[in-house]
Amino acid sequence: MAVENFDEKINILEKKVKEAVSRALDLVRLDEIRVKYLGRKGELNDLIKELPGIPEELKAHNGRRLNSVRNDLENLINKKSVELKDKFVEEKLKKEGIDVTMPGRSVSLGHLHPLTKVERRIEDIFQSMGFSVVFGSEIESEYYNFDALNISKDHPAREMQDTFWIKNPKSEIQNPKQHLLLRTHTSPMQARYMEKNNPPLRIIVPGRVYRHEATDASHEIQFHQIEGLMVGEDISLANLKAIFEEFFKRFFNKKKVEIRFRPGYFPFVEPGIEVDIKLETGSKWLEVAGAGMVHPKVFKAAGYIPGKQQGFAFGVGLDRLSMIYYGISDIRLFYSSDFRFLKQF
Ligand code: FA5
Repeated sequence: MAVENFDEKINILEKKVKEAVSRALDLVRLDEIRVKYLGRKGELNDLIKELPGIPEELKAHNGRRLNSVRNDLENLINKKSVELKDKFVEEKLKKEGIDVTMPGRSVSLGHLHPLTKVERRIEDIFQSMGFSVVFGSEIESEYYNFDALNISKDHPAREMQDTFWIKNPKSEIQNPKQHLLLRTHTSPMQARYMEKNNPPLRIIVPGRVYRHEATDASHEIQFHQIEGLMVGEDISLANLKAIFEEFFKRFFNKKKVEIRFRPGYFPFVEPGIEVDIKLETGSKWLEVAGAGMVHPKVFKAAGYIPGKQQGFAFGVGLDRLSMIYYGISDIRLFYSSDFRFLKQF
């Protein structure tokens, strides 16, 4: 083999690699070049294999040349690899770059449900009049929901409140203290609270209640009540009227709210009344609560000494009051989870 030929072969290889490297646009292509020319089975190794065939006196010179060309080309490829990596990062940053001068996106915050807002307003007003806020359990026993409130098993008043009963899987024996239900009103807390606390007392009990009845624009199967109870030596319906007048005035932000008591029937009060309000002269009366003087049998069931105290109790429908307050025509909207409705509050 002519010596010039071998020298020339090295030159051509060197030139080819340099050109290929300069044209490589990404790291994948660069690696292909490395494998093709400098890899174990690459073209440079092919030339090394040819070394034994050239004249003895030139072997050393060409051997050194091959080594130095390999080193140069490896350095060249490494340098190019760093360049390509830098370019890749730069382009990625350009694409995903953050413009710190752009205005931020506004975060939309949630807010309280309208019924919660109304409940808190009511709690605030009653608390400012010296009432404590207490809570009861939504799962209640037959005893506290009915018996302790003078509604015995075959009392027709039980049918006034269609009940969701909870089956007791352990026993068929229906002990009223163990027989569970979803409370049909907040009144059971009257009995529970008086069992543990002596008069004088004034409490309100806000909470969710359940009735197994058909729904319509003013009836839900799950709704809210606020129970009120005030007991002392000489608490009368006049006190209830004064408290309601003050409460409704503040609740509706009015100078005056007219209040009307009509006879009503609830087994746990005597006398029992229905409470109506009128917000403007000339407007119609709105029914807002059931109420009355606590029945002696309710005091007795709570363990109070007969004749030692008297007091009033009331039950306000929170949903109905919220409907009046916000001018909402259908109670079911409160429970629809419809954002178009909820966003208005
Ligand atoms: C009672 O539940 C009595 N516990 C109230 C009471 C308490 C009377 C203390 C005397 C002393 P009533 O069933 O009328 O009463 O319900 C009270 C209020 O709850 C009603 O005035 C009404 O505003 C509301 N209400 C009743 N049923 C529904 C229903 N299905 N959906 C929405 N609100 C209702």
